[in-house]
This record gives sequence, structure tokens and C-alpha cells, in this order.
Amino acid sequence: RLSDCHSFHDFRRMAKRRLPGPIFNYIDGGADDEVTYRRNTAAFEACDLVPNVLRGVTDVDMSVTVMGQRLAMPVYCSPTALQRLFHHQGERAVAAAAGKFGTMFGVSSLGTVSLEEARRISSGPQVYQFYFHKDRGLNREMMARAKQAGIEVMMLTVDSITGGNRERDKRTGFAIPFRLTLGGMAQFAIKPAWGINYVTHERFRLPQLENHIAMDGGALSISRYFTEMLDPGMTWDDVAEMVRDWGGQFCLKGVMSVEDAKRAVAIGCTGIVLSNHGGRQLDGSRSAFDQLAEIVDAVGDKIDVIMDGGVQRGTHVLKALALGAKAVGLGRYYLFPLAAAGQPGVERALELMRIEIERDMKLMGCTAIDQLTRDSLRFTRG
Ligand code: HOC
Repeated sequence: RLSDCHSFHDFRRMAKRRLPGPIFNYIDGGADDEVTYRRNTAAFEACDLVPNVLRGVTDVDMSVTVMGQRLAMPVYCSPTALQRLFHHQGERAVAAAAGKFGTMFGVSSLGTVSLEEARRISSGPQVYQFYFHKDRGLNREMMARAKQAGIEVMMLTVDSITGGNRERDKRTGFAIPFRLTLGGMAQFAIKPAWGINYVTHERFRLPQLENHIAMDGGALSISRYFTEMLDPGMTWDDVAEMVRDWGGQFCLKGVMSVEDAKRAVAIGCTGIVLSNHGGRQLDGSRSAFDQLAEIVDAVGDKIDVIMDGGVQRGTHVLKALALGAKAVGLGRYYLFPLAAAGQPGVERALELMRIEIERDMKLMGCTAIDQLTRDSLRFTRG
């Protein structure tokens, strides 16, 4: 039951019980040996908090401003793909829940609800995340649709010009739409709640892409999408042109080096998300948290630095903010609750995060985010 879920781990277990194995493992998995995936959370654990006491912490304000958007809490729902595969409410649930908590929601170009519909549902600011396709017309179309829909922040993912080696997906044969192979049917049989949901709700769609890919000709694998549709020849000049064309808040997701962060500043980006794609792309890549201080020191006064990866606790968020992140992105943290229970699940997860952040700020002796500084951190292990 939802009321028995008190943490990320409880939601993950509940999602695992409800989802067919290939779908659970698609969300849960990382690339190669999943070293980066594990490191993302371990990095937070290698950092200790040093609290202050007797500071008068009755009222806590956890709001932040990032890329021109005021957020009631310092976390937002990062864009993630294929959400209606996990629960029929998909992006609708996440958009509505994020809005209720006064935070930002990211809709993906691989989303299963149209960006226009998601924009109508979410009452908070909205990010539109997209990839750089070989088909330049498609890239232009995505930007034009986003502009028309009133999207506040464009986010181009730059760490995925080729697909990560997701061995769990290879073993399970994960592809979309979910295929009714023998193995697939067995999954329906053992996970009836998910199966009934999947077949009784509207057809699975990728509304941002459907005029450009043939979904009905068979299943689409992640590696096929990346290798056939994305342009590995993308350069900084291509992105500079997009930033100019957009003319508003534009953020690069997947920047990890100081050199690239400086280039993002130089071409006029207003934000960067330090991210290794949840450990799903380049295994062995450093965790965003470990890389954060270096990047903030280099460009933090010129651009908004955001991070994501492995965030499961309020204390993880506080550690990232103390190092200088302007906000923190959540991925699996809300996807497992979505899979487990739809919108009420996402709402409960965001509520738990809000309560944890408030409690942890009080225990740290802080009443506002800018009181969290590097003085409160010690790196003792790792
Ligand atoms: C069929 C294409 O960001 C991930 C996503 C990208 C999924 C591509 C799916 O899984 O990391």
C-alpha cells in the first residue's frame, strides 16, 4: 500500500512487484557493469554533513530560482522517456503532481503524452527536453512546437549521441511498444495489474516523434533510436544556432567537463545539467555530485548549474545545494512511485521529499537554501 511507502526503496520494491521484468529493468538499469549507476548514490554517502545548532529554525524557506523559474522546492522532475509504459497516467500524472508541489516538470521528446497536453496540465514551469536528430526539420519542428506551447526552458540532451550499453535490456529484449512475444505474454500473466492497465487504456504513442518514425512496423529499441535517428556529428556550432533561435532559457543536459561548461557559457546557454544520464550511457563516467564543485567554481557565477543522478534523499539534495547547485533533478525517484501507484504515488514521493528537505534543513540549522555552504560538508571517504 502507498501508505507503507516511506522512501525511494519502498517505492522501488512496490514498482518491482507491479511491473513486468523487462520494464522494471529498463527503469532500474544502467550501462555496462553499472559502476556509474551505483557511484551516483554512493558519491553522496562519501560526503558528511556538519550541522549547526541553536539557530532558530522555526520557519524554513526551501524555494529556489533556477533558469528564471521560481520553484517552491529545490528539486524538479527531470524529463524521462516512455512514462505511459510504466503507468497509464504517465506524464499526465507527473506534470500534475509537479504543479501541485510548485515545481518544474520536464517533458521528453520521447514522452508518451504530447508536450502541448503536458503544458496544459502542469501548473508549474515546464522544460522540454529533446535530442539532436539527423533530420534538422524535426529539430526545428520540436523547437517551434515548444515555443507555441509556451514552454519556459528548452533542454538539449548532449550525452546520448549513441545508445549506452544497457545489458539488462538486451537480456530481457526490452523494446517499445511492449511486444506480445511468448515472454511478453508470460509477463502479462504474472503481472496482471500492469497488463490489464496497458491494454485497457489508449494506444501507446510517442506524440513528439510519430510523424517521423514508423512505430507500427515493429518495435523500436533504444539503440535503434539512437543510431538511426540521432546525429553523432552534432557540434557546438549546431547548438549555438539553436540557442540563438530559441532566444530564451536554454539548458544543456549531460555536460560534465569544465571545458564544456565554459563552452556552454560562451554560446549563450543559461543553464547546464551535470548528468551522466542516471548511469545509463557512459559507464565509468564520474558522478555529477563528485564533479559539481569543480564546475560551480568555473562557471557558477555565469550560468545556472543543476545536477542529477542517484538522488534518493533530502540530504542528497542539501549536499548538492551546499556545493553550489541551483536545483537538483529527480528521475527514478519519481518513476518508481509512478509505476507503483500513478499520480498519488508521485505526489506521495514529492511530499516525502519536501518533508525530508524541511526536516534536514532544520537539523542542519538552516532556514534558507543560501545558508547551506561548503562549510557544512566534509569529504571523508570515497
Ligand atoms: C526507444 C527510444 O533517456 C533512456 C532515455 C532514452 C530512451 C530512448 C528510447 O532510456 O535513458
